[in-house]
Amino acid sequence: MNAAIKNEKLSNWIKEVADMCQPDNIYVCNGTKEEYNFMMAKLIASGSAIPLEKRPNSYLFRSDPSDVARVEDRTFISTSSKDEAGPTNNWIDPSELKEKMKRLYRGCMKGRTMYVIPFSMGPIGSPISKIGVEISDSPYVVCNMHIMTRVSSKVLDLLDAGRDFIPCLHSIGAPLKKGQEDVQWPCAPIESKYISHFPEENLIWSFGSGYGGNALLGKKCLALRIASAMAKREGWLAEHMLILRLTNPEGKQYHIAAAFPSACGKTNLAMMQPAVKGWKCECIGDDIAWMKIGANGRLYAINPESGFFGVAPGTSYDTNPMAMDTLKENVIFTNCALTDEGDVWWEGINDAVPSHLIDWKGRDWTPESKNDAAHPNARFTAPASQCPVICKDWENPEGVPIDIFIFGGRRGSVVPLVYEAFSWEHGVFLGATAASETTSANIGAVGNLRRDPFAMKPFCGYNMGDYFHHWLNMGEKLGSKAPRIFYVNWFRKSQEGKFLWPGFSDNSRVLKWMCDRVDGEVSAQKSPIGLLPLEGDIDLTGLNISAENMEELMSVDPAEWRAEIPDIEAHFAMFGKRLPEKLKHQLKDLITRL
Ligand code: OXD
Ligand code: MN
Repeated sequence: MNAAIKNEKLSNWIKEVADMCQPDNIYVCNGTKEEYNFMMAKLIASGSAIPLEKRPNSYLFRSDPSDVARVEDRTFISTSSKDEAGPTNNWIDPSELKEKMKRLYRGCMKGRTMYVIPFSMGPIGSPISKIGVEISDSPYVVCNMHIMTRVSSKVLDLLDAGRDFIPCLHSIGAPLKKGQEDVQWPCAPIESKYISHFPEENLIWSFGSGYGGNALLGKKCLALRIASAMAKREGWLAEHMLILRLTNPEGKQYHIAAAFPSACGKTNLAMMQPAVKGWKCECIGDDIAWMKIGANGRLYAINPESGFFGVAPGTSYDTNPMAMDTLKENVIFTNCALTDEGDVWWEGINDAVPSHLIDWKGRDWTPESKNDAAHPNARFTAPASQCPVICKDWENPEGVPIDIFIFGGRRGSVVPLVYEAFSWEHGVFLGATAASETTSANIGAVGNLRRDPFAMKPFCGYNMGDYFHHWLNMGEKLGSKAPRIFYVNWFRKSQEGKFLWPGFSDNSRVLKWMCDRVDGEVSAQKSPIGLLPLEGDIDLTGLNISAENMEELMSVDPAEWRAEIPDIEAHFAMFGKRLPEKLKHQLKDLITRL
């Protein structure tokens, strides 16, 4: 081992894991540039990383075709009883799961180096931040963690000063025999992949996958699943939300936190450049928000991450120019296509489709090829600090005061462009019943409608019935200082199957209406589902959209909504006694209004 570990809990844990996993070497990471370059050099030499001629210090990786997204079916919340994990999580009894996984971990790092990665979620030393230590046998994970979290030996100093840490154990599950040649993306077969969480002891065990949220354990595992359970116990919120700052022409700031399911445009909204004249948008985070009530009674949010792990396909200078500028250098690309000039390419990056590419599986690709050149869940890992519109306060340990919450999803029909909740309780009902068509961010069918409460279905580390209670309680604590709650659907389609709303920078028009509501500048009309904008209150200056399209976008058809009720009832029935009475009342009220 290259460094002496003073903290007893950490040194014992390292020893215990090393005895079980039997790596050839142990390396303690320090988070420096030199370390990153050293790891990348190793990955280039082994053929896993392809340096990109067109982008300085940027690399392309191709995963195994079986390991391309989060695996929700193989993700477990292992609490002492199944009821504590609740109906939205997979559950296995902790001792049974640990026995199973210990058998898998035994000798799993043979022939490999075990990396010890000390990291902070949130600014190092901030009282809101949490410390994790990931043990992993993947140098690709080390490099990604360097970007997505604050990896540093200063974190070890904090442990020495008495701070606790969350142990995050990860193995790709692919030991090497003596002399055995490694493959480009080692991982274990799907049936031995386990992404396990033990929220009662703040512990994460992941085995078998090297991809994204399965392997970069600071993100979904720590900052959402474990943190959500901690937040419930400690009275704060850990949410699957972007955070942005909007500034109006008079210089007034509004902070918005928005929850959408994976691959529904959070990164695009977080970096949006407003189409409305004089308004400015700055990004604070694109995926996760940790929020605490401040001394003045308002809710303050920080982004615990330090990078973006965004979906590449569909990202372009038209849809998200700020993301494109973020990606100019120092980026890790995974499962994108490679151009003959040594750059990355993906579906939707521009109109010019190259005549030849190497696809994400490493095969020749031409426009005649039947398959996508990039995987639909191809990703970029990029430092947040490189984003041209990163907010100057993005690392402020105090966070920013939230004015507005937005929930939403991808719905081709039924749900209007925007509406406002009647009250906090009604807003919690909107979050609790949010539904969206599934995307390729998870392995499984794409396009099926599923209820994804608060966009947290895959990420809530405890019984979601209790999570709804927690949101109701937070509203009670916040009282009149609670953020206002809205619901949006950018994805409504016409009878002919065309998107009715242009989206992207034009979404600022909808955000501006929300700010006007907060300021009491505009009133709204009551509908059975919530408060709708009055005609003319959404600023459409400079937008070429027909009155018919606007009408269709904003329409609420009671018959269509009545048809949703059985699904909402079935969704709520899952939670049994844990479903808050207040949400039952909200459903009754909706039925009455319809
Ligand atoms: C993500 C996801 O990677 O939600 O952010 O899947
Ligand atoms: Mn996400």
